Amino acid sequence: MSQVPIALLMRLRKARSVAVLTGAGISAESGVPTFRDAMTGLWARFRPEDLATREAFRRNPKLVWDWYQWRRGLIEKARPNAGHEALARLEDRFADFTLITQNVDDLHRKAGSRKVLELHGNIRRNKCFEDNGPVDDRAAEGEAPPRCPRCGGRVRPDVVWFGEYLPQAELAAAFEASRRCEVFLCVGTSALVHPAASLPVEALKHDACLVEINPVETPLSPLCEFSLRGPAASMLPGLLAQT
Ligand code: BJW
Repeated sequence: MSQVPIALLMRLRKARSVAVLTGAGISAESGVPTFRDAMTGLWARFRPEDLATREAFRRNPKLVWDWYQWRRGLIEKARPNAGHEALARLEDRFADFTLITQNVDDLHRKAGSRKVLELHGNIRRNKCFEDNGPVDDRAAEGEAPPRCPRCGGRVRPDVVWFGEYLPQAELAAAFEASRRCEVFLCVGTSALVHPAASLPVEALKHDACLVEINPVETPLSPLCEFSLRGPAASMLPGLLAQT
């Protein structure tokens, strides 16, 4: 089991309020490629930044839809790993625990986390590109991408693309949790995409202890009081067992 610094364990044992921000790295060991590693095989000649935008969808809806269908196939087969499970169990250890995720794969909920703020939507759901209303699964069959049963607009995944606003209630709740927590844990995120990447900085401004779990350095590393270098699926169970 990974050794967790004693000073970090003491901070956690004393903490009443904890916030966690997760990114694609936590699902890597469930077989879901990280956002920036997702471009393999057929998709190797594209950059994710060129597919996850409204402009890309307008230009070539079938290409973007097919990319999401391919990723949906991977995500459907994926199961939560020990990292997701450890976070679900940590929820019961603190009076105030907020799990904020940038992931669209639903694995936190499948692991048993009850309160999850999804900042970038959920790939399971669809919505209409034109009227923005939800479109259920049955409608999303046939033509690729399918048409909205209300207005005939194209159906798209209900995720947040570059240049789009994040869901305002979730984002506000995430900022509030970042301001009131005593420990802020960043797990498996490159911390490059805003506004999610501003949350740990907000926590730091409000005197939280910043902790990172990532096998490699990120732009957040210099700000962190503790950096646990390793995969989430082994570091998080270690943290749970010793807290
Ligand atoms: C492991 C591991 C293991 C590997 N264990 N770890 C301020 C400054 C500059 C730019 C901006 C700014 N504010 C806004 C912007 C613009 C833009 C932005 O941030 N651009 C940057 C690229 C510079 N942001 C936006 O456009 C956002 N909207 C917005 O700001 O609206 C307001 C607005 C509107 C109109 C005009 C202007 C402003 C929207 C951002 C939406 C992001 N959406 C995506 C796609 C979601 C759908 C999909 O999945 O297809 O979300 S992009 C992509 O990045 C995805 C992810 O959630 C997100 C974050 O990536 P993440 O999770 O960090 O993954 P990776 O792959 O980058 O990193 C994985 C990490 O895991 C690595 O560090 C590995 O080392 C690690 N790892 N194995 C632990 N086993």
